[in-house]
Amino acid sequence: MGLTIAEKIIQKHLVSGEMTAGAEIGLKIDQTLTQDATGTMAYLQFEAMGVERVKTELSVAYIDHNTLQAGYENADDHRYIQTVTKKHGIRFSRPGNGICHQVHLERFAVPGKTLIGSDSHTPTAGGIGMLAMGAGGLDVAVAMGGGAYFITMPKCIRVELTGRLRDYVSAKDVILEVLRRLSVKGGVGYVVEYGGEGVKTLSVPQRATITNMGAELGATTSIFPSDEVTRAFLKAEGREGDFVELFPDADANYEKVIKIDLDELQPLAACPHSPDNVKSVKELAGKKIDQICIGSCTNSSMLDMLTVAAMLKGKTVHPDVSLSISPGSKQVYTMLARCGALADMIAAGARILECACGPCIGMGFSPRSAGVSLRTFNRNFLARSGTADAQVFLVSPETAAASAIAGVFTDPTTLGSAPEVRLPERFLVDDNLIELPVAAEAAGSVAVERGPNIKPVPTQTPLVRDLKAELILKVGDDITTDHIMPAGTKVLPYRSNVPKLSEFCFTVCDPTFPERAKAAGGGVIVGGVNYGQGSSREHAALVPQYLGVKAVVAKSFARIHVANLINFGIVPLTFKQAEDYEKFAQGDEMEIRGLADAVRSKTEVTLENVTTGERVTVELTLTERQRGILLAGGALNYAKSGAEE
Ligand code: MIC
Ligand code: SF4
Repeated sequence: MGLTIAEKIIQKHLVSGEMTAGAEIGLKIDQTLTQDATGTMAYLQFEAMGVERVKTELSVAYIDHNTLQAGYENADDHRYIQTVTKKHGIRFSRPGNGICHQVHLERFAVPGKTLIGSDSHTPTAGGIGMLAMGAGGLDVAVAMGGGAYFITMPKCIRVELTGRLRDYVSAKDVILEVLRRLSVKGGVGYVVEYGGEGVKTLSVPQRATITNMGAELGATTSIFPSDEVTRAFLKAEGREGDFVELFPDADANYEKVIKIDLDELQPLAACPHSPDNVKSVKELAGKKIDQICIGSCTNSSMLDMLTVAAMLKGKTVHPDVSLSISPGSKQVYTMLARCGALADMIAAGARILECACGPCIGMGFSPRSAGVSLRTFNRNFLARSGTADAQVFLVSPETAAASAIAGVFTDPTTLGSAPEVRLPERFLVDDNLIELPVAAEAAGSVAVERGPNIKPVPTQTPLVRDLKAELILKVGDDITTDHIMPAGTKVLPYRSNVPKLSEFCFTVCDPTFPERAKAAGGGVIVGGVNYGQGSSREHAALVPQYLGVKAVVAKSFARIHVANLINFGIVPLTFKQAEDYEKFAQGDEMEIRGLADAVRSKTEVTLENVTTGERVTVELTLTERQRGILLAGGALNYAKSGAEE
């Protein structure tokens, strides 16, 4: 039988396991990326592994998340990353160079290669035909050291695109439609592959918008073919030599096929507080808006920016609306400035921000209380904007620009025909903000600078034989990593300071959690379906581990988060019967006799609620490697014990 695009890339990179859906496979990783909010921890772990030089073809460290520097902390982290990368063979993308995914797509992504990044939106590079996946920082550190990246062999969903997008309908509307149909858990265990005649009508940045937000489906990754459009994009970036053609075989096997006629799509919006809570903009038309933010790794390409500038040209942003625009990269920003489009944005009243994540991760621009904010971003999780009672809607740049002028939700297709936007044939290429590492022989001369904010990685202790602990928190379905380990201005500066970070753990759900967890000496967490969706931040496992959490029992888990839990020695257990979730209440005493034995060799174990006397069966879905990691108390201990090459 023929192969899908993903299967072709996997086959070429397979270092262990068999390509049967559901089996664990190990992949050789060609490229890695980190950003600063996860990178500090990833490099501390890389250093702890004792590898002198990265073994990948290319590794890049970006500074894009923690760019609001209200104290010394973020700047300390930046300097640490700058020096540690110089020493160990990693390129350093300076603050000001742009958002990791946008810059990587422009300058480094290569069709047919593998990439992992310590950021869940790494699949952005799937827009160029790369197998690009989000991972925890520790997994990225291991890949930099030449180790394999382990995933569950995914199944494939094919999204068949026909037709062509109408004026003012956007790539963002395509992915919102996919989210509407599949939900935030619909992609778990799958690669989402795009195909069909409609693909040819989409440029690489449009494709990248779609694969970027595919992260919100819970998918392993999303990918487009590499075709003549891909070649043209690489040529515009002066990298035509990186082009390879990549299509699925005609008889490739897809588990599901979804059909989308681009002609029939209309502008859509994801309503609070989930990216799959999708309605048409028409239904929301007329609703008052307080704030609009355009940018993020989803919608900050030259195409998006030129479209917005053309729509704002000669107009004024509505007096009740505050509009921010953050171009995605220095390349985009400079081209906008040179062609005059930036002036059109400024003249209309847009507040131009630096090319970084900014408001997307709550770094400034929080909406007013109970404010309505329209954002071209990919996540509208509760409190992520920094304002707990804000109503955040996710929309296309076209809907955002139309609404910014009107002051109310506006369906852009009601504006007639769209202004013509042409991308330059050649992009402005200047990698002057990418620092190269020193040669291996000179590595000894580089001193790694660690500011006082950088605390050592907490140590890991081997798994307990029997578990007896309190149920310290019970939460519902679709708990995100923004619930577990929030971000934003107050918290992000402490990503390399776990003791301080722990004061914010789960505070979105329960402000007393950190104190209670400490007082109880740790415990167990119970969750619903899709526990840990969203970000790749390993801090959502590392910090609970630091607070003494030994196990999470849930109805199901999100892919990256469950890998992070295992890496940090927290046992993920799944209710055999989903309704057993009801048999537990916060404060109950829990017991698992022979937990370590079960982790060593069993697929089921009994969980007892000592308080009520109820006993239920929970499942352990673990590979041999994962069992070893959990028994050692975490992946760092496991690696040190020599169990992994
Ligand atoms: C996000 O969008 O949530 C982030 C911030 O980019 C995260 C990474 C992080 O928490 O540092 C992600 O998506 O993985
Ligand atoms: Fe940055 Fe937002 Fe993209 Fe995360 S989703 S990488 S915070 S722009």
